[in-house]
Amino acid sequence: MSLVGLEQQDLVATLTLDNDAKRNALSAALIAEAITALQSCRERGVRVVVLRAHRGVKVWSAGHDVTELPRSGRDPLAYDDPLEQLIRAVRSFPAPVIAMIEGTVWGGAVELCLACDIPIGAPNVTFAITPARIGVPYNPAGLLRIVNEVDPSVVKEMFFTARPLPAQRALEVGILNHVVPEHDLERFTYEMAADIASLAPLSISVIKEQLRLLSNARPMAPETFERIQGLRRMVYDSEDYREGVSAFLEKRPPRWTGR
Ligand code: YXS
Repeated sequence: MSLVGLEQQDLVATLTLDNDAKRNALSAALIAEAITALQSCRERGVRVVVLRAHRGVKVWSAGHDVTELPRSGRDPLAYDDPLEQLIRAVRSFPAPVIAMIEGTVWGGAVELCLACDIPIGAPNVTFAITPARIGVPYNPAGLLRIVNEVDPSVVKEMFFTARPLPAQRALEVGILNHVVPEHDLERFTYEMAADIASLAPLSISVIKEQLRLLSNARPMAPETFERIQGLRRMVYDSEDYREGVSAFLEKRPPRWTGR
């Protein structure tokens, strides 16, 4: 059964997250299909990709597949984690990726939407960044990417409360470019896609890559990097991390100890 649909109309491709039974959780299998689909789009010279879920979904994506998070003692968001690979694949794809979003977005799926070049949402969209629900240590690349896009005080509120941020607020703080009524979302999105596809592809592709490189341009002293890694190890080696994942899998509220 495929977990990601791929269609193409002229120079515009559509990748559809297609595992509603698991709320489009970003499992290694789903991510592998998404990366393969992006590679196929690259080979076919696609000029815009629309990343979407099925029309009318309640949950666009429930984020990292919790059943695939390492149980403890291992970095859950290491460089080669499938979700990190997908985020890099979207950010380095040589054409704009539009996220067309309906329903709720959770955890790492929020970062996936931010990795897309132009996030467009319906009014029922919410974004919840949830490592604190699971006891997960976030990774520095992810934190930098998010704080590059969203005001740091809003980023802190999202991480510290794990509360879903509604669409209008997401628009105000720069997570969404547009909020469009559900009935008009597809027309609006594909009209923008067609406009982009009619422009100079090399110019757009190079500008996208320049912006990606410039956004990463942050020197970091090795000591700073070591400190950050040590902080993350403290969390992913913690009892709370083990408890957070177990509680999710056992469908019960977690009991935090702070150790
Ligand atoms: O019991 P079955 O087999 O039907 O499966 C259930 C859920 O277990 C499954 N599912 C997931 N499986 C793996 N990973 C997930 N993230 C995940 N979310 C859901 O999908 C089936 C239906 O779920 P159910 O019954 O809860 O659906 P619902 O409609 O009542 O509720 C939808 C949600 C999204 C509100 C609920 O599923 C939920 O709260 N999911 C977890 C959202 C979340 O906390 N995601 C963060 C994952 S950790 C992550 O992304 C990063 C590491 S971080 O946290 O650092 O950002």
